Formats: sequence, C-alpha cells, structure tokens
Amino acid sequence: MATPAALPDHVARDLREFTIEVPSWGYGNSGTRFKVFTTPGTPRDPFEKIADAAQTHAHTGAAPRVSLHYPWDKVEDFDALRAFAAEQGVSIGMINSNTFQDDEYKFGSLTHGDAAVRKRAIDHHLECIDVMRATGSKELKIWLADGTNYAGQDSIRARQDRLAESLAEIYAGLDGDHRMVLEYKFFEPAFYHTDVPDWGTSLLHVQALGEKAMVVLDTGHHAPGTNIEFIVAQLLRQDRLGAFDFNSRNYADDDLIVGAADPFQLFRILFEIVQQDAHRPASGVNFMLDQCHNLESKIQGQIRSVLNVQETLAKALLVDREALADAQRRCDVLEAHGILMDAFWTDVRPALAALREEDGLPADPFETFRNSGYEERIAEERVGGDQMGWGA
Ligand code: PSV
Ligand code: MN
Repeated sequence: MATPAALPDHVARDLREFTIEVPSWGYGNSGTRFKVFTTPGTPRDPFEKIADAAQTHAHTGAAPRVSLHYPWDKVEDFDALRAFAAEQGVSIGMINSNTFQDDEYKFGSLTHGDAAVRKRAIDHHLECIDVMRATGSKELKIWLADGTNYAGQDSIRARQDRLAESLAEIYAGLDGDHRMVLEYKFFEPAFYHTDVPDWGTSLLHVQALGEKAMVVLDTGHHAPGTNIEFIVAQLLRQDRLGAFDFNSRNYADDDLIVGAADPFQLFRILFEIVQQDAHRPASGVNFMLDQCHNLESKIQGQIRSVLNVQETLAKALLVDREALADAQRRCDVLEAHGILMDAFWTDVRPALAALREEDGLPADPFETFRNSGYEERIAEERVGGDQMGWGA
C-alpha cells in the first residue's frame, strides 16, 4: 500500500476519538532488582506525576487520563488531586490496588489462609473504592502477587475458593457505575504457581462475580510465543475485555515501551480490536500503558508509547477488510496474509502528522516536547525532597 497523504474519513474519526490512559508510576523512578536509577526532575509527589502526565496529553491530545496506584499515590486530599488534574487538562483514571508490598502479604493477600490477612486485603480494596469516589475514577484494577514457590506449599484449590470469596466481597462494595478489572500474570513474584496466572482463570472469576467485572490483559504477562491476539478475540467474544496494560517485552515482564520489542504483535492485537470495533469509546475497553522507563526519559517514553499505539491503530484500521474477507472465503492463504501485511507496512506517520496539525496539535509531539524546555525546567525546579519510585 502506498503512503497515504491523508487518512480515510472513518480512520481519522476513529483516531480522533481514541484515547490512551497513562500510569502515574511511569513518571516515577523504576529499575530492576539490581538497581533503581534516579533522574533529575523526577516527581516527588503525585501532583508532580500528574503535571508530567499532562505533558503527554498536551503534546499528543490522546492521553487524557492518569491511572493511580494506591497507596503509592496516596495524598491527604484526593479532592485537591482531582482538581489539580482537571487544571492540568487530565482526569484520574483507574485506581490500581496494591497488596504486594506489606509483610503481612508474604504468603498471599486475597488468597491467604488466615482470614485476618484476607480481611486486611479486602479492606484495602474497599479503601481503593473510596479513592475512586473521591477522584471520580470508575475502575478498580486488581493485580495479585499471590502464589506459591514450591509444590505442596499450599492448596491450589483452597486458594481459588478463598480468592472467589474475597473478590465477591470487594465486588459487593462497588457503586453502580463502577467496574472491576482482574489482571492475570503467569509468574513472578511466585515461581511455582500463581493464583491468577492466565486469562481463563481471570475470566472464570469475573464471570462468577457479575457484569461489572472484566479481565485486564497486560501484554507482558504471557509465556513466550503465546498468541495474545487470540486471547483478545476470545475475551471480546465474551464481552469481558475490560482493559489493556500495554507494554512490550523480549523476555518476561520487561515493561518496555509498547510496540518497541514486537511492533507486528501490537498490529495483530489491534487488528483483532478493530474487527470488533473495540477501539471505539462505546466498547468500554480501557487502553492503558503499564510501563517503566528505567533508562530513557520518562515523559519522552510515554509520548513515544502513545504515538506507537496511534500509528499501529491507524495501520490496523487501514486493512482492506472487504478484500480480506473475500480472500478468506476463497481460502487464498497468501493473498489474505498479504492484505494484512500491506497495511502493516504502510507508513502512516505523514498522514498522522497532517491530522494532528488540523487539530492544532504538534505534527511531531515527540520532537516538540524534547524541544519544549520542560525537562530542563523540572530538573532545575525540583530540588530537595524524595523522588518517587516503586514503593513510594
Ligand atoms: C504487575 O506486574 C503489574 O503489571 C500490575 O499491573 C501492577 O499493578 C503493575 O505491574 C505495577 O508495577
Ligand atoms: Mn500490569
């Protein structure tokens, strides 16, 4: 397919209404278990994280919500945080619970054998729901580090039963317009079994809970070689794909920039999405980033990620679906494959730049941000205090 000078109207419309949610923790320091590097200008409180996230939105026009992690992003006054976000031109997105950093949770949280520990974990989620009420957030995201390291350490079955009971208590605490999304991950930190290791387990739990519960798919949470687009198609078919945690990986849960390690995989995922119209706001799928920028500039990394998703979505929208359906009907394997590849290899960047200019946005948000002086300014201004990072 030749480079299109302009995008077809329906593609332009879909791109204009498509939004991405950014993670507050993507703007803080992060690292590996070997080292967390600091960077001048890194936020020292959730307000500064929101100010940085607002830069991503100001330059791309496509990232209007910031997801919070609780209690990492705990503040005295959530009303003030909400108001500050609005001033900055963004709003608060999902509230991510955290039951993976307290000593009490060493052997599990919602699955723990001790009812007192389970109650503590359930109460934490009810507190997250209060934060949702204060911030205007409508979604609670649950990822559990629960699991075991050795066969025989605990009963897999009993832990599933306890998990189901704990989730039901949290679900009962949601308001009518709230949703809960349950994330799965095949290993880490547990190395023998994980209590929510895969989409099937997550789906079984959310189906048992009710319509307000959905699955969240983190692209870094699968065994190598897993066909993630198949999972996407299947969850959409069940109306249970609630959200994405986008990132990319070469090995395990690398949390690198989405579309960096395997752009073609991102294209295949987004093609499943567009075939079911799930990229449109009415679908309710929340496209979120869950990334850490250990080496690169954090705001630049977030902007690059938003652009990668936009560019790949544009390519997925350009697939000639009529021609594809025709080739599929005739069982012409390579013609069908070629139709996908034509769209994948299309350079949509000039047409996207033109679209942004029409909307009063910078044609190249990445370069415009780099040249804006913002990073130099925060490096000078943000002196003293403790930079935020994991656990903060
Ligand atoms: C776990 O690896 C995870 O993907 C969950 O979404 C956490 O909340 C997030 O990373 C934050 O580190
Ligand atoms: Mn995640």
